[in-house]
Amino acid sequence: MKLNDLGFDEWFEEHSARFLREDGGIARVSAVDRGSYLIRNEAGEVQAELAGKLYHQIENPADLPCVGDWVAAQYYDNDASAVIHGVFPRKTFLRRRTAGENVDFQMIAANIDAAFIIQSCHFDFNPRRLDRYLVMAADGGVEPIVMLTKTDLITRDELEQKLAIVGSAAKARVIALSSITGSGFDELRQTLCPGKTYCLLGSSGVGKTTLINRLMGEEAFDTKPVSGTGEGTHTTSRRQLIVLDQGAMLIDTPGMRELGLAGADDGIDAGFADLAGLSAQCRYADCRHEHEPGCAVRAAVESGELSEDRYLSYIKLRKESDFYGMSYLDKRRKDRAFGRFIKSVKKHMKD
Ligand SMILES: Nc1nc2c(ncn2[C@@H]2O[C@H](COP(=O)(O)OP(=O)(O)OP(=O)(O)O)[C@@H](O)[C@H]2O)c(=O)[nH]1
Ligand SMILES: [Mg+2]
Ligand SMILES: [Zn+2]
Repeated sequence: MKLNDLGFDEWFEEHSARFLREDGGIARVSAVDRGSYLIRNEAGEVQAELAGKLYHQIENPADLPCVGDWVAAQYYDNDASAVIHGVFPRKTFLRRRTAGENVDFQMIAANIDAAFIIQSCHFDFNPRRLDRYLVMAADGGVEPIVMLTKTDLITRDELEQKLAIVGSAAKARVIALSSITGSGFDELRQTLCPGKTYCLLGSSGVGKTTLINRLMGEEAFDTKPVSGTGEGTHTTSRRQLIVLDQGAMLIDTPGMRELGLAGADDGIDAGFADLAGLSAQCRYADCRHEHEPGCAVRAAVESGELSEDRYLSYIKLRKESDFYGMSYLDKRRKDRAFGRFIKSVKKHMKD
């Protein structure tokens, strides 16, 4: 197998020079499991660790190698183990926001040609969530392909209705399929190009791993039944890149509990108990602590009881939370408005 078969091209070649050492090689991260890595090169897969120097240089967790990344590696023990000492720039990526006082990103996968945004026709179907995944793909420059699974569990009419909803919500290709009957798999196979990388995204239980097993023609990876209401049991626990016989690469991912911070307001409030106490004294029960009259939170900032930094970081986090619940256009609009808001608050606080 050549590196090109794994997706390596001139773009990465141009960007790799400064990472390479004479005695090192190039490999692609094929699995990540809590700080330990599998990397894939011309010869096969090798267990790898991060070089201490690289680890210390990395300031942001999102810069750590993730599945799909191209890395510079040095081999030891007759090529049985490796150390990663550089991560090449990413051509495309999939990432999501993580909760925490310092809002940050968690990488899902890098250098992805297309994302399969997967929802099950049965229980899981949710246009709003679909929209958030579309935002995620657009954000990282990845082509989205919507996939509706488990078509065997609904009627033709129900499927037509769902396809119409997806068609009006997304300008993406849509593939409907069943891993039980195999319907839709011809179309899926035609979509998969050798040397290209596809990442499977979606809630637990929608059938991501089942679909991969069916494409491989064997029960290569674990799958588990869903509950009576369609909830999955979080069967897949790590992200990993699989190379199909026909040459396309698939990245299986653990089902996501939630996207970004949407719905995470409870978590935010728990991290800002002092603010929650103050907000009980605001004039309006639904006070957003921005421009509302009689706001106890802003009064506390003005009197110095609550630090301005803490206030701004709360507002920022909550905005980010709301942010991911919005459509792409709303998001762009709000982004600009929010920048202006922060500026006006800072100015106001100074004078
Ligand atoms: N009826 C039907 N069941 C399916 C289909 N695809 C998958 N399933 C079932 O759905 C359940 C969950 O499938 P998985 O492949 O484990 O789901 P997953 O998306 O990988 O879930 P996580 O690994 O938890 O993220 C299993 O019991 C599968 O047999 C399908 O097309 N039709
Ligand atoms: Mg799975
Ligand atoms: Zn208030």
